[in-house]
Amino acid sequence: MSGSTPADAFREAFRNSKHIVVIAGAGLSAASGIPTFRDGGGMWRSLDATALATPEAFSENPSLVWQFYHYRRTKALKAKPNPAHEIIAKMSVPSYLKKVAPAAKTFHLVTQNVDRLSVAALDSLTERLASESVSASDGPGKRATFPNCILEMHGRIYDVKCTACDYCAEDRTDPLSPALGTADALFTDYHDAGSREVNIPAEDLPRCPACGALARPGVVWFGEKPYHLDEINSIVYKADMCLVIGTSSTVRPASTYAYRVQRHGGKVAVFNLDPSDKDERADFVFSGCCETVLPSLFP
Ligand code: BV8
Ligand code: ZN
Repeated sequence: MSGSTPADAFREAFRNSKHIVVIAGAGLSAASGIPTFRDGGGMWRSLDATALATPEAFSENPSLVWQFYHYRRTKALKAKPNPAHEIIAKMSVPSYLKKVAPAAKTFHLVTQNVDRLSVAALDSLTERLASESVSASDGPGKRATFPNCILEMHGRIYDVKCTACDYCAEDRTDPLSPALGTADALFTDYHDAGSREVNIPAEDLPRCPACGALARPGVVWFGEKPYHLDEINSIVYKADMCLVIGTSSTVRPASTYAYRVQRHGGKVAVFNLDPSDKDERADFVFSGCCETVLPSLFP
C-alpha cells in the first residue's frame, strides 16, 4: 500500500483477522504499578523472582515465599487496570471488535499474569455496557463477550490452595495471616537485600480453612503444569493474528505460541518496551509502552 506506515499495515492485517489471540506478560501490568519479573534486576529484596516461584523454594522456605507473595498480593490489591488492559477488554466485546476487525469470529487473551487486572478491566467494561444497554432500553443483562475469552494460564495470585487437600478458593484478605503483616512492616523498602529475614513459623503462615494444612498461593510455579493448556493449544492452532504484549518471551510454553501461529500462516505483532532477539521473526514490532501504543492504534 503506497505511503502506508507500519501502523497502517498492522491495522489492515488486523482488520482481516478472523481468530485473534493475545499473549500477555508482566509488561501489560507495569503501568498499573506491578513490578515485572526481569526488569530492574530482581523484583523483590533484589532476590530473583524466578528462584522464588518454584515448589522447591516453597518447601525449603515457605516463610520467604509467602512473604514474596504477600508483597505481590498487596501490590496487586492496590493496582488498577491501565489503558492497555482496557483496550484488550474492548476487543473481548464482539460489538467493539467488529469495528476494527469486521471478520473476527473469536478473541482470546492468554495471560501469564496472575494479578487479575485483565479480568477487572473486562468486568468494569461489561458492567458499564450493561448499564448503558439498560438505559438504551435494550433490556437488562450484560452485553455478551466472547466466551471464555480470558485464560489465566499461570493461575491467580488471590487464590489460596491447600498443600494437602483439594481446597482452592479466592481470598483477598490482606494480610492473609497476621504474621505476614508483621513481617512486612519490618521491610520498609522492598529492595532490602533479603537481610534480616523474618522467619515465620509454619503454623503462622496461611493455613487451609478446610483441613488446617499449610496453604500455598494458587499460582503455577516453574516445573508445574500451566492451566488451560489443551484449550490454549486449539486456540493457537486456529489463530490467524497473535498480539504479543509485554513479555520477554522467556517462559515456556507461553513463549512458543506466537511462532506457532506464524508457522501456520498467521501474523504476529509484538508490543514490547525492550527489543528481544525473537522480534526479527515478528510481522510487526511496536516498541514502547503498551499502555500508550495500543490506544494509539485502537482509538
Ligand atoms: C511447564 C506464576 C511442563 C508465578 C510464572 C528447566 C527446568 C525446569 C523447567 C524448565 C526448564 N527449561 C524450561 C522449562 C520450562 C519452564 C520455563 O520456561 N523456564 C524458563 C525460565 C526457562 N516453564 C515451566 O516450568 C512452566 N511449566 O513447562 O510445565 C509440564 C507439562 C505437563 C505436566 C507437568 C509439567 C510453568 C511456567 C510458569 C512459571 N510461573 N508465574 C508468579 O507469577 O509468581 S512465570 C512468570 O514469568 C510470570 O508469569 C511472568 O509473567 C512470566 C514471564 O515473564 P514475563 O511476563 O515475560 O515478564 P518479564 O519481566 O520477563 O518481561 C516483561 C517484559 O515486558 C519485558 O520484555 C519488558 O521490556 C516489557 N515491558 C515492561 N514494561 C512494559 C513492557 N512492555 C510494554 N509496555 C510496558 N509498559
Ligand atoms: Zn486442606
